Amino acid sequence: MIHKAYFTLRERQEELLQRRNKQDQQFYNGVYDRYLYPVLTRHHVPIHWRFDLNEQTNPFFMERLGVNATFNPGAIYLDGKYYLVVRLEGLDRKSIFAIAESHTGIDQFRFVGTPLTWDDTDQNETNCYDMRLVKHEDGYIYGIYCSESKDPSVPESDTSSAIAQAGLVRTKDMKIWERLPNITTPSPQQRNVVLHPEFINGKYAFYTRPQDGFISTGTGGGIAFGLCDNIESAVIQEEKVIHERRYHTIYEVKNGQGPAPIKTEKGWIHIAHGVRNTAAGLRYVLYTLATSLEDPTKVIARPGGHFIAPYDDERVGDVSNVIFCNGAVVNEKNQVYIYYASSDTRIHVATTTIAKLIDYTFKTPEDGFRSLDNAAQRKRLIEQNEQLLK
Ligand code: M1P
Repeated sequence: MIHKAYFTLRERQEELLQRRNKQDQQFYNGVYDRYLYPVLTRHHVPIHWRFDLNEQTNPFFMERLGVNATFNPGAIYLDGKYYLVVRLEGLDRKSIFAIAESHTGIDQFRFVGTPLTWDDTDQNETNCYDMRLVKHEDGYIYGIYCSESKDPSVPESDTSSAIAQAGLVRTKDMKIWERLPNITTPSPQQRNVVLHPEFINGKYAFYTRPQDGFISTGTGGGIAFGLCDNIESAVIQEEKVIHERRYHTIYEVKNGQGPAPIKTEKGWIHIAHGVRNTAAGLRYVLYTLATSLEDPTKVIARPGGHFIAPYDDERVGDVSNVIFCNGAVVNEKNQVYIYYASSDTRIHVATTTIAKLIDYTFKTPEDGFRSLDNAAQRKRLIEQNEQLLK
């Protein structure tokens, strides 16, 4: 017998799943729209993924496998549907991947199927998260994720040190996933590795983020680019930093490629995250840049400042003051849906268009990197406007 509490909870959850989202009318920057409700939270996770419904084995109807957070989703738009591969974090701190889908892209996302599994080819892999989904021109949909294991080189008493590597899976139907070997790079650790959707000089191309430590990038200088011949045994021999971190910027401490770059007539537009330190800890924001269609290692536009930063309630969560994005899609109307997570807790969408994204990325003034230069930049804007206002 199914416990009767299940039906009450399911009815309540159904209201949440059917709720329509609304644009936040209080917010305006001309660049993108924000929405009132997150598109996914832990409350969206099906009841039968968390509770044992059997009255006999669960007489008190206790949550047996609770969910702590849903965040950092990879995203893909296929046959008119918006899919998110969500980082679903259990109460046990393990992140697993689960698919949620929606017809609108801004609301009514539902988890479907069961959490993703594939051949267990790496016994040391302890945690998996932050998948970037890419439909490559070779015909496969690839997922690159952070594959985390305990650092074997530290004394046994150190139960925290970890190694991050780039795990790789692929699918054709979002149902059956094939695990390929981890991507090898010259760097001791890797996170935020992303596949470029097209071949470059006949090779697979990747964005990497070389890092010496698990948290600190150390000598790893920023977002890098590298090529490999064979994705079934991917070895990137050389990583070339294409967007370096820099003193007194929003990406001073570290940065990382977000989703795969979006192809536009003006160039590849990248959504990346930048990290700086504050008295309250690290602050993660998003920024954009563009690379050349002819040479994807060449940065051709660097709008100054952040693109999306923690806003109102988004500031607070398990890891506060964090906005992270590893999923964005473009539909047939050239609308861009940017899926971002706030404070490692829940998932939101911001919507814009290709035309606006190009305008923002190519026409926003660059950071002058010094206060007096930036003051002069703002003074010029004010003076031009004052002429118009006369
Ligand atoms: O906690 C904020 C983010 O920290 C990491 O990002 P990065 O590798 O750039 O430091 C990731 O663990 C990410 O999942 C997390 O959201």
